[in-house]
Amino acid sequence: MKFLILVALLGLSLAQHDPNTKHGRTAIVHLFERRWADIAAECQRYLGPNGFGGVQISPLSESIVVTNPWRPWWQRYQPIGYNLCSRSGTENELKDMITRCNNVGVNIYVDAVINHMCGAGGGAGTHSSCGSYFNANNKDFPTVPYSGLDFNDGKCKTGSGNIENYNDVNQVRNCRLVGLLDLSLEKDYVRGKVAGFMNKLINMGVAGFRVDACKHMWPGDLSAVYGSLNNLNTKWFPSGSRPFIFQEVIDLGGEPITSKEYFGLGRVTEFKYGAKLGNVMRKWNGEKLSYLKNWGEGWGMMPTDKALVFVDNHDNQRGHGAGGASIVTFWDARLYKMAVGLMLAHPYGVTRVMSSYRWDRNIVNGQDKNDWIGPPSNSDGSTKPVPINPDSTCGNGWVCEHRWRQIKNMVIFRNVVNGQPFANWWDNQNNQIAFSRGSRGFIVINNDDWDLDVTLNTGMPGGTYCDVISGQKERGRCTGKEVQVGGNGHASFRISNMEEDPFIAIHADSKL
Ligand code: QV4
Ligand code: CA
Repeated sequence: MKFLILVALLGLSLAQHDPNTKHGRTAIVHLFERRWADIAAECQRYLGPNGFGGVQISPLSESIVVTNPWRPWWQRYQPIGYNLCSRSGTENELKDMITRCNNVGVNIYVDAVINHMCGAGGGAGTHSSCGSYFNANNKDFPTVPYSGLDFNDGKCKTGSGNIENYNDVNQVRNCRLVGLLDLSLEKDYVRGKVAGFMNKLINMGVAGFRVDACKHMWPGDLSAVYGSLNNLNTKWFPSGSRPFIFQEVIDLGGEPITSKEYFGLGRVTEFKYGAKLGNVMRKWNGEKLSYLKNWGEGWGMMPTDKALVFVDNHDNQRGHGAGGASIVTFWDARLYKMAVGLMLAHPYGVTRVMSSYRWDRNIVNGQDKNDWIGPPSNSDGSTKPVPINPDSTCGNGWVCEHRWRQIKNMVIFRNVVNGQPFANWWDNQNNQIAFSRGSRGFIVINNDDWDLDVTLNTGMPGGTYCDVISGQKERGRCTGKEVQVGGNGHASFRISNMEEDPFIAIHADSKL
């Protein structure tokens, strides 16, 4: 009996590590700050047809509306209740998006902000995204409802009431993160309200959650919340499917709270991945691509079946959160394409691609004074739509990294090589590397300041393949470089260090 209970518990928790993607799809895209209507359209016209597994959306619960600074992106991380209107759209638009994305096999993952409500300095009134009244001064959030009893203040022992020292576990979890009113998730009442909010979304058809600020919540409290979540909606998912849970914990080492404490509950964001990969791509601290031979656990990262990985995220692309200067973003497009290409080719972790908007950076002493700027918007603060240009790029200031040919084609590469082992590694002991994924795909990267010119064993069946970085296979023809693989699997590669994209990737479906 005890054994059976153990198995049941284990099965339950392990299931929450599965992204529930369909048709062997392997990558998620974070469509940061987009409107629900634009995401729905993107699922149908682009993400579904190009094999994206799912979308992480921005926080959707009713939040404070901040006007100083003018409508920053981070206002959505300050909920005042669980009504579902936000800058991205109404509850009906949200429902419509979930349905339309699910119908083309693209999952929706919600960014759930459950550690806190708005900042203690959020004031009182109806300056919230659905127009509901709240009062941060006396912790009154009537639409939930939460009152002063539902917050942690009594348990926090710092003078300011804020987290002052990350070496003190009690502070980190019971005090206010940057002044945000900290919910008392040990209370059944609060757990019930949070689970109710998440279950409503599960019933609408979402496939899982990015859980915000998990370092600031006790694993036991999270376990209770996750344990009361419904199975996924059987209209789109096999019966008994558990919501995918990936937890935001920034663990770069050196703090008492570690990612490990959360492994049993779901996946965890691996922040070392982007920070270390950034150093390698930039060749800082003597790092080289050739050192990536044992990339993943070998680099002190968490086990692959627990990791959610990414090159940059909405915080560290603008200096928030952690990771620091090494993080590579769309601002360094050439390095970024290589870094994302490498991530998507490598078997480690569940991968998330970032999709951003441009803003006017104003970097003073290494700090971006404009790190708060919200999405492209009209003068009334409403978010601008995402128009698609004839060349398939996005307009109105949306970067749409996920539509860059090199990145989109590597998302497809990852699907094609899914489940294949990391093999046929080669390096020049510097910044030229290559590896295959079994016999289904091969990638060669030149990040040295000189040409790459070498014959390699690709592990692939003989034939002519189309490089999906310089072009792609279209109507049976290749718009980019062609790679001849001999009957013995060998092929010769030449990549000038001056090329726009100094890497080549071929896979089973790019064979001509
Ligand atoms: C201000 C003062 C405080 C004061 C407070 C009083 O700075 O000293 O106590 O007023 O009310 C914003 C402002 C911040 C402001 C705060 C409260 O930047 O100055 O405090 O609001 O009004 C995002 C932004 C934050 C933003 C927050 C809420 O990054 O700047 O704070 O949203 O709007 C740690 C955590 C990790 C976290 C990361 C950023 O361990 O969990 O920091 N990452 C997640 C999200 C992130 C989000 C939050 C957590 C909070 O990815 O985007 O923060 O939900 O590493
Ligand atoms: Ca907390």
